[in-house]
Amino acid sequence: MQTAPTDSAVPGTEAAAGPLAVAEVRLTPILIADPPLLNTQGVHQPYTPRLIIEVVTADGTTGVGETYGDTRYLDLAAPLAKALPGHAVSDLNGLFTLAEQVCGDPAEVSDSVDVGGLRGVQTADKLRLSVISGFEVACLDALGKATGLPVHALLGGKVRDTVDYSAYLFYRYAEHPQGQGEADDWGAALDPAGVVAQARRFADQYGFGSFKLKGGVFPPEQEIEAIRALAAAFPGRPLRLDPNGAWSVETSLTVARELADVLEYLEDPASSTERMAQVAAGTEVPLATNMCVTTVREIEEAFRRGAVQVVLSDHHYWGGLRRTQQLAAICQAFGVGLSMHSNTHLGISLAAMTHVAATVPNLDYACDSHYPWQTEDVITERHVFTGGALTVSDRPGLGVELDRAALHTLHRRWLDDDGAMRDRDDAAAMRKADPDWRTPAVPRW
Ligand code: GKR
Ligand code: MG
Repeated sequence: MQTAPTDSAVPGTEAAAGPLAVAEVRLTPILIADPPLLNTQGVHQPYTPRLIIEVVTADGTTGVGETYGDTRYLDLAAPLAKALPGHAVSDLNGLFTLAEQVCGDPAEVSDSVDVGGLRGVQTADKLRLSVISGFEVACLDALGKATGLPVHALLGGKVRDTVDYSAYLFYRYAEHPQGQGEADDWGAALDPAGVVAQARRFADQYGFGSFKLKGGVFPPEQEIEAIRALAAAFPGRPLRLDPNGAWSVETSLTVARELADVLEYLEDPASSTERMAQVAAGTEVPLATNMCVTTVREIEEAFRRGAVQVVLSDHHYWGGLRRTQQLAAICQAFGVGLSMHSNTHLGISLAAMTHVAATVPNLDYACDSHYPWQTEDVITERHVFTGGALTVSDRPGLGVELDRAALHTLHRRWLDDDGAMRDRDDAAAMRKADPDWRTPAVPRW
């Protein structure tokens, strides 16, 4: 999917000559192995799509970025990649203007896609921002490499040397339905004992001090039991439970009451700002979200109504690292806490998450990351968690190097796929185990 350089300058963006001008953009869609992790919609596919973006400047510097790789993201990335050559990697405002020109005006495209999901309502605007974020990260990486500065320095400088992450626990099968995909040795986790065993391994292997359980899988009383078992096994450690909006207001309040003494926060117990506001009115447990506040336009109502006390930022769908900093400033102004969301991702995104996290003074909570579940990567040196944290790299750019052989292998898997896995569909994956499975309506309980 390599794109050719083009001469076409778009009004409102600075066509730049010189060493920092983009000479070439390469888009490489890949499929990465993913374990059979359960959520309220189904189970993760054996392989999930990601898109790797390479931006090459006139002086031969290459910057890398990563974002979602489903077809609808690739469809937006292709015209942006074609239009970018000739523009400076330092012109990040111009990147957004360019994206508006080539991917459609947000006023026209907003809300044209509304399929719901684990990341909140999906709008075309959010989709486009998720694509731009991968380009923004690649430009920042190139700029950092060209100037000898780490990305955190380009963002204003780090305020911490390490970034804390939380263990991301999932109910899971031992293997994928029908034996597809890559095997691992984690075994099943389908009850409190399984969840505690998984947490123990996360704590021993990576040093994580806080734990988040992906809920919405089993009836709430079973998930309450699992959190209670974690609290008993790890006394005093911060615990989070996230059913991705699967519960009614009443159920959410019951869970909040039962777990009030052990939860750091309850994440998206109910599925809309309206329901979250009702839950928040009835509990002292802080409510966090990566579903009802996912775009700027959702902030005002949620904050005014006190629907959420913690927003989980995500540079992918907020539109990049600088917009994540802007979100942080808004949260700070309104006294709302900030944490960080994660979806299945590789080391390029983890590097980007860590750089921006290092620059945000009010990042009050350990960040989520799926990374320990990913056994494959496209960077030469995997990130290593020590004491549950990552050290912020001071190397130029993101501080990671692309592993071309690995990229080629994962791209080959994407090419060889018959299309079945090129779009993540947890409900379809679940139908391999249960042919009658349908995405549950919310509230599920
Ligand atoms: O990967 O199953 C998953 C998660 O449920 C993910 O899709 C969510 O977006 O991790 C996310 C969350 O915190 O809601
Ligand atoms: Mg969540």
